Amino acid sequence: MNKIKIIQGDITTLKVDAIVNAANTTLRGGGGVDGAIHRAAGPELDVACARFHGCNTGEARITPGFRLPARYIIHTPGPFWQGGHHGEAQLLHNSYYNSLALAAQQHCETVAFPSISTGVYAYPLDQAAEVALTTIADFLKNNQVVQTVFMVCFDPRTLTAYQQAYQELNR
Ligand code: AR6
Repeated sequence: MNKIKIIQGDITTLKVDAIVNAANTTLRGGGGVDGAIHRAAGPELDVACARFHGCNTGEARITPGFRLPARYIIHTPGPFWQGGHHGEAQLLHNSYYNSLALAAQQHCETVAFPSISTGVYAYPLDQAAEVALTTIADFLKNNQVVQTVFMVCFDPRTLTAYQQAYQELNR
């Protein structure tokens, strides 16, 4: 039985098969969770990321976890919020879906996501939570490799939003 677990914490500390990074299209690091992951993984991560020569919004790339407890890091640039009429929901769906597909391809059973696009990229939290959880739940229904997906919320407001969206989804 595969499952979604919503937790509060720092994604860089998790010992899972893969953590996902809310990156930008350069894949060369930044602020927020991206900065935290690059600092914790060490400089080898930037060397590995440079080889991709960037990544389009909604696509995903995978590297080793280097100094992290996680085996892999999956990097995906989520959409920047521009009011909701620029394909943001589809692009956010793509980020979650393509990250999970890459995780399954690499035989990852446990995957952890941060709340993609809801920090610097200003995607409204409630709407982002709905897209995230719907995409993850649909993926898990149709996939036998990934067993557990952790939604890692950094702050209490994010945690509450994902818990509420999860309840709505299971009504
Ligand atoms: N563990 C889990 N979640 C975290 C952590 C952490 N260690 N640190 C921050 N968060 P953001 P975005 C949360 O801004 O909106 C970067 O500069 C944070 O509180 O990291 O997709 C990239 O390079 C928020 O809930 O990502 C891009 O340029 C969530 O992670 C841009 O920001 C996402 O916030 C991407 O913006």
